[in-house]
This record gives sequence, structure tokens and C-alpha cells, in this order.
Amino acid sequence: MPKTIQFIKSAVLAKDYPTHNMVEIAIAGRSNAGKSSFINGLAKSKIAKVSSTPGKTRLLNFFNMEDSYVLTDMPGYGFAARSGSELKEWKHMIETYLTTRENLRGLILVMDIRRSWTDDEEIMRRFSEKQGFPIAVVLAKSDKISHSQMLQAVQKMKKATGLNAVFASSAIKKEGPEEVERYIFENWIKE
Ligand SMILES: Nc1nc2c(ncn2[C@@H]2O[C@H](COP(=O)(O)OP(=O)(O)OP(=O)(O)O)[C@@H](O)[C@H]2O)c(=O)[nH]1
Ligand SMILES: [Mg+2]
Repeated sequence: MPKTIQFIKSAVLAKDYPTHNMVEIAIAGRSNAGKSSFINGLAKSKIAKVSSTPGKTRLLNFFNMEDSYVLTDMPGYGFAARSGSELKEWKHMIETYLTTRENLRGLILVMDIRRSWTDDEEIMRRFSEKQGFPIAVVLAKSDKISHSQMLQAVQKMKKATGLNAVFASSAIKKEGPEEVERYIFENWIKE
């Protein structure tokens, strides 16, 4: 059954964040990793903008997930084409959101399954831990490698990070989003 997932609004400044009393979950990760596509996978529709040009998502985009939680699509890091001032604005936007959003309950870190954990992911992870919320890692584009390589990549990532919540996902094969959402419901949303 298709889900009723609605785009609420985009925002940069804290004063423009939507008002609601649901739990919020944020999606972060390198530019072009597959964050927006992952949201579309959850929605089973093209609700979040996707493009082959990195840096498609420039603002914080809030989505109402069937009135049960709100998902925040964040613009990716590591996008070299950004100018110095843009980078500063981006950093300020992300940091303000992650440090001030009171109903934020967890962070989904999306990575291309073919990439390894880098300093950028480690910074996001430390940041989350400092703020006191958990992270789950989604290894996107699993259709780009074989099934056995996919299983290997998940194990390798669990080992490298010490995290248990590591999932493979593919927007093409439509695999992954549901398992991740189940995990989020059981561990972050249900109190
Ligand atoms: N093969 C394959 N391609 C994918 C998958 N997920 C995303 N892509 C492609 O990767 C590119 C980037 O996807 P997005 O979902 O826009 O990535 P993003 O992380 O939101 O990127 P930014 O908004 O720039 O931060 C697009 O060309 C997608 O079609 C996947 O699971 N499999
Ligand atoms: Mg995006």
C-alpha cells in the first residue's frame, strides 16, 4: 500500500522549521550518496528531488511520514563545487539544526556502499554522540555490487564502526528502506 508521506516545507533558519509534536529523524551523508532516493524509497514515490548533479538538496526538507514521525532530508557534505561562503552557510545550517532541534531523536547516515568510512562520517558520528542521539548507517546503491559483496560490505562497516545498525539499501531494487524504518520504529520512536 502506498504511504501518505507529505512534504511539509523547506527551511534554512531555525525560525522556519515546521512546528509539530512528532519525533524527528534526520538523514545525513555525502553529497550524491543517495539520501533523497532513500526517502523516495520509503515513500514509494518521487517526493524528494533527485539528480545526477551532486548538491541537489540545498535546504533542510521536512517530510511528514504518515503522521508518525518527521524525516529531515539534509544537503550532503563533501560537495567540492560549493564556494567558501556557501560551505560556511551549509555548516551553520546543519550544526544549528542538529544542536537545537528538540524533537530530533536519531540520525540516518547514508553512504554509497562502495565507499569506506571516512573522517566526514566520523565527524557526523561524533557530533551525534555528543548530542546524545543514535545513528544508523544506510549503505545505498547496493545494486551496484553483487549480493555477496553486499553482505561483506555490511559486515565490514559494522566492524569498522562498532555500530550494529548498518543496513544495505537499493533504490533500484527497492530493498532496504522498510527494514531501516522498522528498526527506527522499534528503537527510536517507540518509547
Ligand atoms: N544504482 C543506484 N543509484 C542510486 C541509488 N540511490 C541513488 N542513486 C543515484 O545517485 C544519484 C544521487 O542520488 P540522490 O538521492 O539525489 O543523492 P543525495 O544524497 O540526496 O544527494 P544530495 O542531495 O546532492 O546531497 C542519483 O543519480 C540517483 O539516481 C541506488 O540505490 N542505486
Ligand atoms: Mg538530496
